[in-house]
Amino acid sequence: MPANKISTIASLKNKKALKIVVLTGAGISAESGIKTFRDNNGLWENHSVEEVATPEGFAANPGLVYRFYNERRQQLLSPSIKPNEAHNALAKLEQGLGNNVVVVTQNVDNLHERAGNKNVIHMHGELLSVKCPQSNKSIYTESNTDATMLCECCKTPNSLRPDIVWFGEVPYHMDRIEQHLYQADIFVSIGTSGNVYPAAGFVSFANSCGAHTVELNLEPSETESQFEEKIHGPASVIVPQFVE
Ligand code: BJW
Repeated sequence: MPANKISTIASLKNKKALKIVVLTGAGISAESGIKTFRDNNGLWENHSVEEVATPEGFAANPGLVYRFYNERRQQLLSPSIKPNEAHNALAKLEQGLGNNVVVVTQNVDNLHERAGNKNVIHMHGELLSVKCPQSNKSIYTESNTDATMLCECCKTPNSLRPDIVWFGEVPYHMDRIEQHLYQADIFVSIGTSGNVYPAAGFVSFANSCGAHTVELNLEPSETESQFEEKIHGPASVIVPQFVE
């Protein structure tokens, strides 16, 4: 393996069929002003995970869960929240390599799309979307939501829920993600703690499929030892260095 890891991707980029799968987590959006999950003693804005990010929590106190997501949706829409240099670098990478770059994000924000990435898979859902539990359709919204909202798609008085994959639920697009990982030449994981499955298992799958695996994170993650290369530092610095 070359000593200068940063030049590795640059040289591989010249290969015609290079396929790069990028997994992102909360760390890539931290410098845009969106808090990560586990930097706060397991509390999200003073709410426990069980209260706000499980189907049981939603059933027990839907009002709290709607409020929690309404606040986060409004935060995402505020003018101060913008893509940072790490998002921009990934957008540039896709501009250069087209569909050979896919971003699989655990994040529910839209900062990859706002930076310019088109090939983005949201495996944990999206803040700017609600879901009809009956038809499973996702509906874009920038508005606050609550239990009185009627479902437009199936025209029944069915309360729409946040379009978020909570603990105990199956993440979205797993078949597509597995296909991409199977074909990957390089798997890059950015800004994720490696605490939450199935995403935490992607490095092991990518390794077994023969991909070159790289971790870019502020600090060593839980799965750090499984990566062939690791570069630690703030995403806004190390991601542009790595991909450009
Ligand atoms: C920086 C930085 C900077 C900071 N620059 N870096 C026991 C064993 C194994 C699994 C399980 C188990 N018990 C239960 C499970 C399953 C469970 C799970 O994994 N639990 C663990 C806690 C153990 N998983 C599930 O339930 C999932 N579903 C599932 O497994 O279904 C079964 C199935 C799967 C596949 C096929 C068929 C069936 C669903 C998981 C849903 C996760 N949802 C959440 C909540 C979304 C709600 C919301 O946003 O409101 O998604 S949890 C939360 O964690 C969120 C995130 O996407 C996810 C990952 O967090 P992430 O992104 O890694 O953030 P952090 O905060 O943890 O880390 C940030 C990192 O950035 C840190 O390392 C920092 O150092 C770094 N950083 N600043 C670079 N500037």
